[in-house]
Amino acid sequence: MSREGTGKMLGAQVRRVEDPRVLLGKTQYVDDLIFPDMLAVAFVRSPYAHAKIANIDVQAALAKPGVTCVLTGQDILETIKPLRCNWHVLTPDKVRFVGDMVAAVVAADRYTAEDAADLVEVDYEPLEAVADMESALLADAPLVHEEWGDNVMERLEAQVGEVGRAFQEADCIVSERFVTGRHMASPMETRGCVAQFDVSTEGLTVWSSTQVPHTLRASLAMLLDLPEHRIRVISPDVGGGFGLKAHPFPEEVLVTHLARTLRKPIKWVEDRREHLSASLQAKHQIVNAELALKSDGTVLGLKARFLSDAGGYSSYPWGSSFEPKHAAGTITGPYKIPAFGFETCTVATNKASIGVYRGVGIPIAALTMERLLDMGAQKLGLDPAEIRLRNMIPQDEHPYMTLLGAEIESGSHQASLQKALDILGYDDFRAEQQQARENGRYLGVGIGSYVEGTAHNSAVFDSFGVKIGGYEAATLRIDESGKVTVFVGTHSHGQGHHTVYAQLIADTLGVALEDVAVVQGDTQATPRGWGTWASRSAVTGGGAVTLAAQKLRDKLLRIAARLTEVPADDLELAQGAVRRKTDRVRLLSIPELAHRIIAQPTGLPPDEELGLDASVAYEPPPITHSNATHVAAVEVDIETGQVQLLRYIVVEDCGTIINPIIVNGQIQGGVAQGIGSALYEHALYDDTGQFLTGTFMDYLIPTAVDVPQVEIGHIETPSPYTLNGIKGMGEGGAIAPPAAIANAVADALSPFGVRVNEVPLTPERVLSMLDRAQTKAGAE
Ligand code: MCN
Ligand code: SMO
Repeated sequence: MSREGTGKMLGAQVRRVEDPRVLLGKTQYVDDLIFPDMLAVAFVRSPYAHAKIANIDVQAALAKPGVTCVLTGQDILETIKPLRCNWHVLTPDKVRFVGDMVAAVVAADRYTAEDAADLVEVDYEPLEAVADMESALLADAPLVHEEWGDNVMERLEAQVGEVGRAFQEADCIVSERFVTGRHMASPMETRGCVAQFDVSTEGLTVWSSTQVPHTLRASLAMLLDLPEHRIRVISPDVGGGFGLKAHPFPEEVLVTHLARTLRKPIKWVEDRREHLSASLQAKHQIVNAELALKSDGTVLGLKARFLSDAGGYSSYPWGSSFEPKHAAGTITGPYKIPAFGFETCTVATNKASIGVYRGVGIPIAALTMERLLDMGAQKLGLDPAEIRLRNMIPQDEHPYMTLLGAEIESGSHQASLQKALDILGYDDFRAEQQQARENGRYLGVGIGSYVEGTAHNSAVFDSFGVKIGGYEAATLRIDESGKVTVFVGTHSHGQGHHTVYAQLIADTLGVALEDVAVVQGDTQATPRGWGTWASRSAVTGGGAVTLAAQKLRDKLLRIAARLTEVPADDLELAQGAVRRKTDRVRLLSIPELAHRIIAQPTGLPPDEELGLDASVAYEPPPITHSNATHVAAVEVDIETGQVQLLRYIVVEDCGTIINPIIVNGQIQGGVAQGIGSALYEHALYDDTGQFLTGTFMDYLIPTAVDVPQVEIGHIETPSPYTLNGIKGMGEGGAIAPPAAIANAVADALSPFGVRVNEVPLTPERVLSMLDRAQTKAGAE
């Protein structure tokens, strides 16, 4: 099981210890919680994209047997603070998207609550809606928030390096307008929470399907004006989050408020239609970008304008402008770019709001950069691989300071690209492509490389203007039977943290994997942590866990030295015992030693603290960068517009790998979502802001048959700054598929001169791209 028989768990092919529970259904999700007297809530949501609320009549709903109460925005205006200015938990005066919450209905069960919600009579005065991000910028556009005077949520502009000169001196300039789809998180488990009031302590327990239990607790305390210690948030088993559940939600605030006022347990579990229409959406941007190149393919400069469709409100705590800002901040990727000018503009529209989603901004950044490079290569007659190799940061130029001031500490950009092409058999594929073309079949290959900034530290969030900590803390406890429990503030909702944290502890303390328990997702039990997102848990949570284990290891060895009269430096912990290093003789088992320290604390070193608990907080280095290259091989059917994935290759470098099985699983899952962005997923609205994709029949996510087995290669370039050289990678899989697949489709259709600049590349869109190319060719 361990790597090369060394006994080390770091890097070993350890099967996930959480899998048997999950596969056998021995799990507990929010919806599995059932309490006596529990009431259900259903929300009245707006059918209009934009309307004034003239009146709400709740009498008929209240009269229905089984209904406990109905709340409207006006009822709670004074008691519950808004999540952000203007984003009330129930909108008091006007609705800003289809699904905006107008009232909450509490009843004995969900059926009654839903039926009663239909009886709430809302008198809407429809307003003209704005559903398109470019129209939202026009002078006469309807205003989503009148008091702003326009629809601009945030604008940012910056220039680094001599952008003007780069474009003057360029031999070749390529430019394009790129558009991405409006993506949904679509976790298997939708959002949901249960809140319970405890009469004896006047405290509240909130079970929520959240990635951020501590942040949710702090938000509930702030918005409901409660002392934080009276709220306990428990995040039980969570069936996926993908960034969506890193946000505290108005529904959670309302459910907690209702439990407090009604003194009864209250449950809300989102249905799929609510999820698709009224949770947060993601990624919808238009990028106008230009790349200046020398004739040998060297990039001289880049200009990009990012326009992001934020929907009705700015989400909390990241803010909806985080998406375009992160795209701008990451677009240079693995390339040396001497001049960069950008503008970001985030606009409000009458749609559901934008939140963070796996990869936040980087997928569109990579799509833009990688398409422009291919366009440049084509114009200059260079091979797409060659133009990349010429511009990538060479291995010996790390640490490399990017234009925007991030230090890419180490990486393997060229090597990853080369290895991915080797796995494909690049030259053979080109020959096959040529032959296929002669037979009227259109094959293409596309590359997408990127750098993923992970595990940002507190100073970085401060510089982003977000009040979020980047550190993590772990408490490690050895009990008197010698078993280990670790309490962490991160939250595994599919990532397998139990396994990897246990691996790190097993290596440090010399205990078996099965002797380590991991406790997470309970604010009452775990140290204040920031949850799981931004691919931060391996580096940050893993760092805190390792430091806490090292602290206890040193203590065990000091005490063992006293008891055995062998110097601590000559002792080690391995295979469940204290051993003499020289001859590996077992002197004391860990259970014996633990029992001695806890239950018989006499004769120990006098200055040693009692007990076997250690708490350590760890602040990681600013940003840890992993890198990868994706290569997609496709066939496009020019009659139907269907894109078929023939091969999908990922070569990634996340520094030292803790668990290759988990890393491969993360890549496979991420790529599936990225394929969704590239080919299928788009939350669609009509011109009036009416929502059109409220079911999985309309909003297509890739199924098992659409996702090939990803061929994965690894390179391990350790970070010089993190513990064990680990870098994060959890989002990576989802980042490059739009870039690699769009490039592959453009390559396949290159005989037609097709402009490939929008995703998802649905059959309909591919056909119209072909049509446009043919019309243009005909006109010329
Ligand atoms: N890992 C490793 N060696 C490394 C790096 C990571 O073995 N060098 C392991 C980690 O220990 C962890 C996993 O790989 O078990 C992912 O690690 P990391 O990159 O630290 O990311 P996080 O654990 O913090 O997870 C967050 C990341 C994000 S931001 C999204 S979005 C996402 C993702 O994880 N959402 C997911 N993967 C998901 N997987 C599932 N099943 N469900 C989600 O909602
Ligand atoms: S979008 Mo991931 O939870 O950072």
